[in-house]
Amino acid sequence: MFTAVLILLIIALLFFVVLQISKTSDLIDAIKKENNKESHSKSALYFSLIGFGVLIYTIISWITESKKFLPVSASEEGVAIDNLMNFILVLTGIVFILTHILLFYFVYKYHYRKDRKADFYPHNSKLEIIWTTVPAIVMIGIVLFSLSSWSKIFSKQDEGTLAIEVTGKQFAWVVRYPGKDGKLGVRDFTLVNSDNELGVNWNNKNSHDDMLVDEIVLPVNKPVIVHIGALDVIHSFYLPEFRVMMDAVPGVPTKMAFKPTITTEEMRKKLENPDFNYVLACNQLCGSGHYNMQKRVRVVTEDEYKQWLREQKSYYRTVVKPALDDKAAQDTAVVTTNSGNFENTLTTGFSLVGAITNGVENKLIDFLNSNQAVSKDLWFSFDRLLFATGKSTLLPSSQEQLKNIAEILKAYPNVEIKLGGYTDNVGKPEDNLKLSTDRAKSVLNELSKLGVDVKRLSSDGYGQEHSVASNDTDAGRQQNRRIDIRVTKK
Ligand SMILES: [Cu+2]
Repeated sequence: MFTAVLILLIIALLFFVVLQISKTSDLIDAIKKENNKESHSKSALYFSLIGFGVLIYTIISWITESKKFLPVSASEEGVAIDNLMNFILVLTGIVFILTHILLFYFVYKYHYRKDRKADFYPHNSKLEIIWTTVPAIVMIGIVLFSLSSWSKIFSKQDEGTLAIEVTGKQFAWVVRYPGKDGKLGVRDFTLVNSDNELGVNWNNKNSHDDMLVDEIVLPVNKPVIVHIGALDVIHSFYLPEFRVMMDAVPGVPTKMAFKPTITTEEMRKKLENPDFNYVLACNQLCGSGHYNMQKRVRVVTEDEYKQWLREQKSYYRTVVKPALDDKAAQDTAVVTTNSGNFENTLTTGFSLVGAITNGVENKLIDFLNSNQAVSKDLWFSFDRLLFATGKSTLLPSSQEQLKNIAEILKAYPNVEIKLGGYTDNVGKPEDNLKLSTDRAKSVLNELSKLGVDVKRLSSDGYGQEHSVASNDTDAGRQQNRRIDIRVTKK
């Protein structure tokens, strides 16, 4: 990149040097009152030489830089797209080079000379017709070729034997594979919550064997259809090596079918790069973590694919069902043993709602009732606060815990607290700092709305500093996105 800029700069400078020299030589000639014809022919020659120079530079750099272009297409559809692109490029390239050779040659050939005069040639209908019809015919040819490629790609839309679902969100892709039934469970936006971001209807039998996977694995030479969606803003499903790109739009399902033809292993050999991987990237600037929005894609043989598929676990059976059973067990257990729940009735007569053992309410009350002194390093994390992604807006489900905290503060009227906001390390540090500050502030506002004197509250944002877990995993990042509470006076 740097050398390319340097070379362009040198060419530009050379151009000005030549321009200046030709001007001076013109001047000198004029002063000498020599035959003017010579000097004009000289500057015309310089100009046409520069033109050829640039043209040759363009062609050479096109050849030398071609290693940086995309590798051969790894899908059947991509080959059709490449053929179309090459057809257009060769056609326009030939016209471009020919016209420019003529342009610079004519600069030289028809430069001013005292002994000749330009012809007056105002109009030629035949010429006009020719240079309108010829490009029109060529254009129609290109359009027909494009249409045939388009229909080849989009007529296959329902043929895919393997149908997977990819949903974009800030800033990750959620990938869902159907289980043995080959059908994905239905989704319903009214079911969306923090435990079920896709809003999958778990009562729908098709959803029970669906899998949420960490990477997209595709069998080679088998058509696949990807159902594409988004949860928040517009993303774009982009697989450059397969020449696939389709916008992921919230509320508007899109789809794209293609047939991978080159496995990851084969491509590694082709590119002589043992570390090569296909990557699904987002091709829409969707926010501060956009650069991070990628997912590995692996194209494997049929056997490897089946092997991988066997290793994947149904999300419903391994995560959802146990959690539901657990909850059912807990709900019945509450009546008899109270295990897992933190129950407390404050001096004001308010009974805490939904608090859990070791939750923030538990820790805060224990601390207030203890002899432990106020400390700068003693922070308790809220455990049931939810914000809209990337925003400081609290979701309605946060109200229960906020109300508990507000009531605790009312029951301990001398206590003053500070709220600290924190984020994970995704995105720009300055954005994270602002977001954490705004979020801590919005919790403060909420507590004051719930009747706590604002003089007893303060808030600050710390951005991605002071992480409590590793930022390398989803779970860790989730723990780091938090609001903490610290007692400043008791
Ligand atoms: Cu995106």
